[in-house]
Amino acid sequence: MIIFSERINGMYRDVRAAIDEHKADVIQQLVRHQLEGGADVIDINLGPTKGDPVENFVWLARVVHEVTPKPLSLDSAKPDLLVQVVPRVRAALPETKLIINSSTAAPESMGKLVPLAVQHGAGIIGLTMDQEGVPGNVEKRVECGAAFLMTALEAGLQPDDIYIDPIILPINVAPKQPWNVMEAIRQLAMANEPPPHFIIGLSNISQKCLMNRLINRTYLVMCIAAGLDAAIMDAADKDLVEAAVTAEVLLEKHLYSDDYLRAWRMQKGL
Ligand code: THG
Repeated sequence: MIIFSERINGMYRDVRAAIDEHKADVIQQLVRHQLEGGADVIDINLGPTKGDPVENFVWLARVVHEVTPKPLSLDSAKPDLLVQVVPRVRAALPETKLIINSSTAAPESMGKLVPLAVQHGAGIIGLTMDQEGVPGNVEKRVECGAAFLMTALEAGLQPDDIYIDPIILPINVAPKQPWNVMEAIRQLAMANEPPPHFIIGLSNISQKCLMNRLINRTYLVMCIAAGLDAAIMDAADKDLVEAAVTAEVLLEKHLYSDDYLRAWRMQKGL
């Protein structure tokens, strides 16, 4: 499981205030906590913060990099912002692996962001949606995922640098989507050899739901069974991480032993 930390997101009030007031220590403490939980990649998203978004993004990337050399996922729904940010972060942190989060399968979005990933040796997340929005069915998700994958491979990206995201929406507003997302992962994983990575922004599913941690944990396990191998999630949620590792042991992605959780932690150097 490739764990992308969701926590450095301006959607969280503490992070938003820390970005607005340039309080590096608040961010760095959160990052340490995510790393201790097993985060492999730190996703950074400004959310509704004030100020110059390009400067804020570069500041945030530097602040995170001061505590870890791990890859950074640069998260924005605005392609034009990513086009400005990626070269700046690349110049500031030349050794750091970058992942562009995200492109859609709309030609305009892919046309800007896929060449940007190639140029900067970055990975890229492709959402299975196009200019018409998030599909309501499996077929259109698979079609968008396949179109993104083909474009990325033809541009020269390796499957290991490509992440397909079928976009999970809140269960309380889109109750049919959890199954559709799993089925899209299953079909796309089956049709492509070697497969790309499959990722979701897990906490979307339980936004404003009462049992959010239980919903996240249960759905993550279901998606792993369908072929998910990466998630943007709260790495500090121990129950969540342990459920994911257990699901992977049951699918023989890790060897079983009576002490498999400890073995997993040791292997990650935790
Ligand atoms: N796909 C990709 N990137 C993404 C998403 C995705 N990036 C953003 C988002 N979705 C994933 N990250 C989050 C981070 C937080 C929450 C959801 C998704 C979240 N937070 C709680 C809430 O809003 O209820 C708590 C907020 C708070 O405590 O203030 O839900 O899908 N590629």
